[in-house]
This record gives sequence, C-alpha cells and structure tokens, in this order.
Amino acid sequence: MPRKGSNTAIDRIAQEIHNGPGVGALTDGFHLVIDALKLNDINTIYNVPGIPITDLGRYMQAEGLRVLSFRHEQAAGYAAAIAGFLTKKPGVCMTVSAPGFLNGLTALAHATTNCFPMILISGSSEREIVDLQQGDYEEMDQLAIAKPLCKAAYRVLHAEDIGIGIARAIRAAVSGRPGGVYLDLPAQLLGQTMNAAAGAKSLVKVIDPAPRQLPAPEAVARALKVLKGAKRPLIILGKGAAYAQADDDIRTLVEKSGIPFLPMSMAKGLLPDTHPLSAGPARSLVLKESDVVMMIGARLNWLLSHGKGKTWGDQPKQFVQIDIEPKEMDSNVEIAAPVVGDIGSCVSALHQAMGDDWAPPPAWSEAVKSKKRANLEKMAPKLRNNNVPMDYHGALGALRTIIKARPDAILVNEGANTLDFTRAIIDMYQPRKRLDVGTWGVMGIGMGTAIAAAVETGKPVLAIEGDSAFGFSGMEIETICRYNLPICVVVFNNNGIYRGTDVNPTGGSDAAPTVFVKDARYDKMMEAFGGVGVYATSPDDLTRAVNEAMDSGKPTLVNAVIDEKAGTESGRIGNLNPQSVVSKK
Ligand code: ADP
Ligand code: TZD
Ligand code: MG
Repeated sequence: MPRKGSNTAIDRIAQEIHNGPGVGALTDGFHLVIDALKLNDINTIYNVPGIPITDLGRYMQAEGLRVLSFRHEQAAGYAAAIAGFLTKKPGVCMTVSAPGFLNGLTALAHATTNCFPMILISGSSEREIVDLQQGDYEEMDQLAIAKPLCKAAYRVLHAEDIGIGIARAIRAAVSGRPGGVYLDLPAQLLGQTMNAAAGAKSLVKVIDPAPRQLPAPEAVARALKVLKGAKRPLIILGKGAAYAQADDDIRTLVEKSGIPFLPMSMAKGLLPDTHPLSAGPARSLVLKESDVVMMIGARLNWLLSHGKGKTWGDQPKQFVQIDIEPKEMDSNVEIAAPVVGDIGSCVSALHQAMGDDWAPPPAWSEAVKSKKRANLEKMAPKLRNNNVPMDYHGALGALRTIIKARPDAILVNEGANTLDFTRAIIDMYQPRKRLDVGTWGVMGIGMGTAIAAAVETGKPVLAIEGDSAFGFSGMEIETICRYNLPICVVVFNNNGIYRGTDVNPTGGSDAAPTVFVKDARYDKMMEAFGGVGVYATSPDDLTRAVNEAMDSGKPTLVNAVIDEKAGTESGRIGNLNPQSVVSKK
C-alpha cells in the first residue's frame, strides 16, 4: 500500500498496481514473469528464496502457482529436471544470484546431459555494476557461465521482453533434443513497470512447442530392410523413448517385430520387465551375439561401451538408430540406418510399414529365452535370503515384491551397489516409474527427484538410496515433511561408500576415505522433522516398514542395515577406476 499523503511516482505506480488493471493501470516485471509462465501452463516452481527473487516467489504463490521451497538449489534443480522428464514440459527451478545460481547450475547441466527439458530462472545483480566488475552484491556474469552448460541461455533486460524471453526459453527446452535452458532475470527487471494492457499484449503463448518431426520415408524403408536381414536382432530402449510418451507405439513395434528388447535403466517398465520379449536378464548375451541393433532414444555412450569392444563381442554389428538429434548418428560407430525424427512418429512409421510377417529366427528367440531363464533361476534363491545383517539381494528381494504389488509407485534410486543391484533386481511394470542418476551417475539427485515425482504425479514414491548418495541431499527430508509428501526413503546403510570396511592404512585415527560413522541412525533425522523413522535389520522388517509407509502416505525413512562387507568397489563399474602402478597398501 502507498503511504498516506505521499504523491511520489513510485507511490502512484504502487497505487495503480494495487488497484489492478484499468485505464492507465500498470504491471511490473514480477507479474509479467508470472503471467507469462501461467499463459504457458507452467504452474510449479522449485526454488530457494532470497534477493532478488523472494517477492517473486511470494507473488507466484499468491497468483496460484505451486511454489516449493527447498533447502539447497541443487535439489530444487534436480526436481525441476525430473519434472521435465515426467511431463514433457520444462521443469522450472528458480535461484538467487551467484551462489544460488551456481548451486542450481549442476542440475541444469545434468538436465542438458540427460536431454530433460528444464529452465533455470535466476535473479542476478545490476548489469552496469557486474559488467564493470565493481563488486556488486553477489556479482557474477551468470549468463556467460551458464552458456556452455546448457542448450540455450537468454537474458531479459526490459519488461516488455519478458513474454518473448520466456517463450524462447520454453521452446528451446522442449523442441528437438530437449535440454536445460538458462534465463537470466536481473533484479532491476522485476521492478520495471509498464502499462498493464501493453504488458498483457507482450506475452507469448508458445504454439506447438515441440513440433512432431516426421522421419523421411526412405529412412524408414532403409531401417526395415536392415532389420529384416537380421538373424539375431535386438532393440535397445533408452530414456528418450520413455520421455517421448509413445508407449503404445513402442509396444506395438516390439510385439509386431517379435524382437527381444533391452531397456536402459530409465526405460525399464516402458514394456514390463516381465514381458516375454524382455532381454534384460540376458543382457551380456544379447549385446555380444546380436547382429542388428535398433536403438530407440538411447545413445551409444559409455553406458553401452560406445557400441564396441568386449561388451559387444566379435559379431559384426549393424545399427539402426532412432533419434531426434541428427548429430547423434555415427557418434561412436557407423549407423547403417539412421532414422531422424521424434520417437512417436518414427516408431509408428516403422510398425505401419512393417507388414505382419515378422518374427526373428526362432533359434535366436530361444537362445535369449533360455539364457534369461537360467539367469533368473540363479538369482531367485539369493532374493529369498533372510540374512541379518541384510545383503543387497535379501533387502532388494523384499522391495522387489513390494513394487510388484504396487506397480504404479515411482522408484527413485541412487548409490553405487545400491544403484546397480536395484536396477538389476527390481522389475518395473509401467513407463517412467524408474528415476535414477542418469547419464552422469550423479549422487544427490534422490530427494529432489522423489519430491518432484510425488508432486508431479501424485503417486507414492519409494526412494532406494545408498547412505553416501542420500547424504548429498539428505536435508531435503525436511522439505518432504513440510509438504507432507507420500515418500518412503530407504537408506541402504553399509557404513560408507561401496563398503564400510576400509581402514586407514597408516593406523592413524582418521577414518578411511570411503568410510562413515558406523551404524548411523538416519531414521532419527526423519523423526526430527515429524516424519516416521524406522530401523530395519531384516528383510521382514523392511517389508513391514515400507508397506506401512506406502499405505499411510506418511513421509518415512527406513534405515536399512546392510552388511558392510556386501558391496564391491564402484558397484558394477569398478573397471573405470584408473590403476596405480604402485600396489595398494
Ligand atoms: P539412455 O541413457 O537411457 O541410454 P540417453 O539419454 O543416452 O538414453 O539417450 C536419449 C536419446 O533420446 C537422446 O539422444 C535424445 O536426443 C533422444 N530423444 C529424447 N527425446 C526424444 C524424442 N521425443 N524423439 C526422439 N529422440 C528423443
Ligand atoms: N559425487 C557426485 C556428485 N557423483 C558421484 N557419482 C560421486 C561423487 C562418486 N560416487 C559414485 O559414483 S557412487 C558414490 C559416490 C560418492 C557413493 C556410493 O556409496 P553409496 O552406495 O553409499 O551411495 P553403496 O551401496 O555403498 O555402494
Ligand atoms: Mg553405502
């Protein structure tokens, strides 16, 4: 409210803003940002408040946006990144200048690396002072720093450009290969005023933000020809295929072709892991023995050994690749049949052109099936063990049964052994239910991911966390309790990173670098914020606690005691560690 009796220009403006639109009414940067987001159906903001965005968050909430405040920007950013993956709309993270911005930047880079659409909106300091490097409050040339770490970066300097700036950010995030976008909003911009009617007119509704991109007919024909010539074909589904939400078309293509499929981590559940054509449990065999491999929304990066070497065996391979990004083709090996376009359009073009006489040679299907059967039989008894303290198989055998009974729950997963064993053991039944560390293998995504999963889908969330992984964003359990989200966090507590057994070789009193406080009680952290904490030592304890949490929807943390000797160095990727020529002490 303006002060009584004063007639300064600022008070007049405040009065007009207060009175709402009318002839000569004014709006300002704050409200233009809000109106532009709302116009484009962006209704949830993941943020940490402070100068200069505190009021922006308040006004957003007042205007009906859902504003979720985190304890650290990195977690807010991971939440926005996964919100983008789940919804195909950019997830929005909002940060304060310099340090807050930098905290959010890891998540923006993570979103870009994983092809998730996200917008990091950050307040920034006075341009005139920053550019002359005169030492402003939280001075930093944020736009320059963000640029190499995201898909696009924009700064808005004038209120009348807010509408177009936000429109550009949205389109850049979701069109083509999705990714992270940085939007720099200097403090001064938020306070700028303009005529409200002109402001409303300046807003831009993004029409068809991620246009379909149809594959060329000859590319489709080439792909089918290569596939048809295969003796041992394989389909690899990646998280791009999960993102595309072309679930029915993908299922039709796989089933019509009869080709075994291998899901990458976050593509698990696109077709159920229990599907007869799933080759998950025969992974090594199908990678080695296949002769034609069709990649759908998956890259031949380190996670697939770059498409060559021991993992892929000696068989000559031909690759078919479906991707929206033309530059992805031939990134590591020759692609015999590139199909460039959006996955929905490509996959439906393929299955429509296929005809009905498809089936891979029966000998191949049989070989895959029998390998699967053998591996599953080998695993089964391990999953039923009731050891105390638990090993990974015993604990995950229990959680596997829970996900089977609750296939619409979302599983969040990070850690090393905790990640690798969970991915291998827990079957997924529905698309986009498994959310994890992504392409970089980032520790710390867990709590932000769990929060956004609960907020965006309304489904119960089970987060299976290594004790180290959990520590990166553990304070966000306060956020979970504050918003009363249906999240059950299970901390696999093996007293450290990989194992809890390392000792300091010097005999000194410092703990070994990979070891934590023994038998820490993470469950008590949850109790401190009003959530439910459970200490679980057996698979039965674990089953009881998690079922209770999933039934009640109450924020819960189960401290699952895992044998500190059970894990291996770096989980499944110990081979990536460089080796010293001087032997370990
Ligand atoms: P994974 O790690 O599961 O193997 P990647 O993240 O490596 O998956 O690959 C995802 C791929 O999907 C990227 O190359 C990306 O360009 C592509 N992609 C994402 N969305 C789409 C889409 N809608 N249509 C086509 N390709 C897409
Ligand atoms: N920092 C970040 C941001 N990401 C990382 N991946 C790492 C550090 C290195 N790192 C891993 O790759 S896994 C891991 C770290 C620290 C933790 C493994 O321990 P955990 O899981 O307790 O989470 P397990 O079950 O004990 O193996
Ligand atoms: Mg651990």
